[in-house]
Amino acid sequence: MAHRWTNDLTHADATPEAAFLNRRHFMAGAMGLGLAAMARPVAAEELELNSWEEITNYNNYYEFGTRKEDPAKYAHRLTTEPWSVKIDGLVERPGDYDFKDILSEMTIEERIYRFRCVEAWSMVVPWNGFELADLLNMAGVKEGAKYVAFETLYRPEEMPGTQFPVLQWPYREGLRLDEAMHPLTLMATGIYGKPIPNQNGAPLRLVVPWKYGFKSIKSIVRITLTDKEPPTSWNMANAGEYGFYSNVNPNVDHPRWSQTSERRLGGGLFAKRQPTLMFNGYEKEVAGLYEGMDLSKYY
Ligand SMILES: Nc1nc2c(c(=O)[nH]1)N[C@H]1C(S)=C(S)[C@@H](COP(=O)(O)O)O[C@H]1N2
Ligand SMILES: [Mo]
Repeated sequence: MAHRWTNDLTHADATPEAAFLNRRHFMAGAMGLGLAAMARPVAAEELELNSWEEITNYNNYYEFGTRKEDPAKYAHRLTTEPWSVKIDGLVERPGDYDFKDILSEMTIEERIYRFRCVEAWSMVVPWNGFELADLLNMAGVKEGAKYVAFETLYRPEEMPGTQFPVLQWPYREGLRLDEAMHPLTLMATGIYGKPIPNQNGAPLRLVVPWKYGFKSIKSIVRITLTDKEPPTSWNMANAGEYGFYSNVNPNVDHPRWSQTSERRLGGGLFAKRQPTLMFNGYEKEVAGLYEGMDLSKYY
């Protein structure tokens, strides 16, 4: 990747949460500038980080149950070592890549992103990770590849939620290749400078900050480059409610609720809801990917 985000913190800084929080205003500013490397003037924005407690105790990870508290309760059963990721399909160097070998090749950065669930709650998370583009380039994307398909581990003996047919397991997600190669698209390996907890998708999960949270698939074991739009778990479960694109869009309501506003975690039950932003606030960076597309049709 020629392009690198300017960023104050790296994994080497790995700070305790308190020290990290002291720097949050600077960080929020740095991320607000976002594409500063491209010299684009963007007003710095105050982003209040959610706490480690909030981020790791209110989760969606249906392989461990459908209640928000289930993943924190049961995900410790997940064995994340050893871990390998199969990269196959339209790539020059297909294979089973050991997670440790992947890490040794990647540059870990800090990225503070808004995270918006389709259920209309949201949070701000300081992720650590590397750009998905770097991983795909390591495997070598072949001409003709147009999409990237992802799969979560399916291991029923460690995943009590998989006995219920809420979704078709393994959990599956997908991106268009240009979305996957976008510099905002992150493979997260940490939060607050610590290894990512199991309930948040250890050891390696996708983060696509301009899309609804369910696109950000956890505990990835397979990445396949294809020429066809891949099937995705939520779309298979209910195509009328969950499309392939699932870009955060306050102008396109979910069939059963409004998407115009959201509840920020940590604000308390009666906190004022805040407006949901187009592409979750990343419009400048990603709107170009969807030029000419009817976003109410490609929801
Ligand atoms: N494998 C898998 N990945 C998943 C999910 C899941 O149930 N299984 N839930 C998704 C949904 S709906 C959301 S909102 C986010 C939640 O991420 P978090 O628990 O880290 O906040 O994970 C996404 N990734
Ligand atoms: Mo979600």
